Amino acid sequence: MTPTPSFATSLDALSGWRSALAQRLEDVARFLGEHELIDDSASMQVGSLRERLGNEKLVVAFVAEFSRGKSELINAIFFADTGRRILPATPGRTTMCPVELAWDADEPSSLMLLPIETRLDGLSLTELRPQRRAWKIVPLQVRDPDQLAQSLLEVTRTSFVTKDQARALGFWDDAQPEDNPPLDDAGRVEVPAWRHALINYPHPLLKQGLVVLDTPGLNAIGAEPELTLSLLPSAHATVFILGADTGVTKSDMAIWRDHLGSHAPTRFVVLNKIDALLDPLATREQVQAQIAGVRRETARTLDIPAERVFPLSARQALAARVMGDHEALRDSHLPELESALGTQLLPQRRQVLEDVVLEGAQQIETHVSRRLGDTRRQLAEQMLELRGLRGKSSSKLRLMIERVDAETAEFEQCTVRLQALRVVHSRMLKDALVGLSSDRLREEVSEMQAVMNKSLLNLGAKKAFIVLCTKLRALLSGAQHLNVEVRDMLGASFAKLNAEFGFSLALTKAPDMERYMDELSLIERNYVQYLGLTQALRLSQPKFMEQFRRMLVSKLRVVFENASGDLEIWNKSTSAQVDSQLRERRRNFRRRRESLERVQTAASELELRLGEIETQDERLQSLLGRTRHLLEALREQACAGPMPEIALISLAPGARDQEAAQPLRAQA
Ligand SMILES: Nc1nc2c(ncn2[C@@H]2O[C@H](COP(=O)(O)OP(=O)(O)OP(=O)(O)O)[C@@H](O)[C@H]2O)c(=O)[nH]1
Ligand SMILES: [Mg+2]
Repeated sequence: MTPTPSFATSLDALSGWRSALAQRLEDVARFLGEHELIDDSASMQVGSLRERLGNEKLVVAFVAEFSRGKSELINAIFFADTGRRILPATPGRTTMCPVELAWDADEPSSLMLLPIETRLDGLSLTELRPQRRAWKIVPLQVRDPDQLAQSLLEVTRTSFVTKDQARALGFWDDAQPEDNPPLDDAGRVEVPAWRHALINYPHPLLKQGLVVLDTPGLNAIGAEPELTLSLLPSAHATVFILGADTGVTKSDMAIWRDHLGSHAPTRFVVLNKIDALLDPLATREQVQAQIAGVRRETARTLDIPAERVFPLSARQALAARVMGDHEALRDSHLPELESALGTQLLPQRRQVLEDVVLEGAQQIETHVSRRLGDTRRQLAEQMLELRGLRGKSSSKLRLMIERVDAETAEFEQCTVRLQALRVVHSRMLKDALVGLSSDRLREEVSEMQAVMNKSLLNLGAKKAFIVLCTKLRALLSGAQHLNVEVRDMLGASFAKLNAEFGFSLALTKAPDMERYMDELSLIERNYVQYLGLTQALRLSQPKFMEQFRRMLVSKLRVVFENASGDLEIWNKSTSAQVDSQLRERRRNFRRRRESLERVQTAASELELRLGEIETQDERLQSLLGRTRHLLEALREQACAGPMPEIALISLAPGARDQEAAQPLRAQA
């Protein structure tokens, strides 16, 4: 057995905490469901919270020029327990396509390979993911490490094509001859056989939602726009790897600048292969000083603090873990990187989830207390009315029934008003949503494409794209503006309905489109950067342009769909509130009338009915108390976080980033 790596321990803690949270949420949901305390829109909210907790992923991407040791590092961190090297790691170009490691329990263990020719169809990776027929699927024997390693050799496969084919596939560029791949004797070009590989593997960390992305070197990264535009920017952390023996080379710098720009997610820099600096003629101290020197120099070149640079030896770490040699593992310095990954990444994820859960709990509580509060208020009114009947004659009761009938009739007049409100509301909502429709989005993107097609230079493409983003931002802000009008209209109508018909309608916080504008800005930044790269010249090829457009549309569609989904849910839940109060009020009138009729037939019924109402009220009170109690348990769990394990790591000897661990311990 190898000692448990600290990254694993903290990820374990995070996922344990997540499932504890999911359990608490389940308790809440079951209770609310059993006692019919939530309506459809609120239960949709609970559902999306549940999904969020269940499917939360943590994506870590390993990025570097070829042969820096990405695959070896992944082997050392994740696969040492198999007792061998699992991902192929050899001198020279090895991994030829991006490789994604994850676990989906609904699928068998397998290696899925997307043929490189799919690039010619212009379909984006996102579109191809669910199309199983597009992929070659190789079942994996996870219990047999040798067979497993043998199967994974596929990711190194290449094939030879003509220069024209290579050009069409995006691997040949006459303008950048130095970047072109080698030719064989027959003048053919060597290109990767696969465009993307997905490994579905039941590793304990992957089971907990970790997704690892191994990438090929510089030119291959540039050849797949989706990697630059989508996969890398959406990773939660990137590990950038350099060779301690080579330092920062020109092509390392190009990757750093183009793909890991300053806005990239949490970045870790690894100075790999420190074992290569060992020198039989130098003392241990001299070698240490040399490593420290390269580390400082690297930090200076990349303009980051030296603490963010981790000198280590992936090869030594893998060997040490396979042999169970603790001392050698320590000497490899891999544990420092793992510890930093654990102490810096997981608290961020934890914070995001905590916020989501706390906000969700608040919404549920508001919803339930309002619902129960309304019913209790009506019960109290009924109670008051019934108490007033004590000792009243039967003719007086008759009068009261008539009064209830009159009140009911008066109340029913609200239906005309509600009908009008519904018409106005749905028209306004439609107006607010029209700017966010997928048709509108496609129109705008096509317009941009038309402009791009006309301009051959990147400059024009970039400009057209920026114009598009400005227009889209205006659409979001237009929707925001219209929704504020909807809110004001509803606010005014609710106030009137409350005053005239005894409703207790209240507006909840309307969704803010600001969030989506931020998401749009992030996409804009990534794409603008991409359009500035030399690789973007490939856009002059129609297939690439098509792929670029599709990718962009699918990214933007997510933003627009979420934005309009948010608006719709809010508006729906607002209308649902009106409907449920209307139902409740009607039921209340019916109950009042029934009680009066019962009391009229037998005086003893009065006390009985009063008793019933009291019991009913007590029951509601207890339901509210129990809901609050369950929500409190959810909140406590959220605020407690995956504490003990993470705190342990930060205290462990060698834990590098004490600072990052501080806020965690403070919360303990
Ligand atoms: N001496 C030494 N060699 C290493 C170390 N890590 C990796 N290597 C070797 O460097 C070579 C390249 O390693 P890979 O893991 O294949 O590198 P990569 O970054 O995945 O390269 P590509 O897949 O081509 O992009 C292999 O021969 C490894 O055995 C290390 O820490 N020390
Ligand atoms: Mg590799």
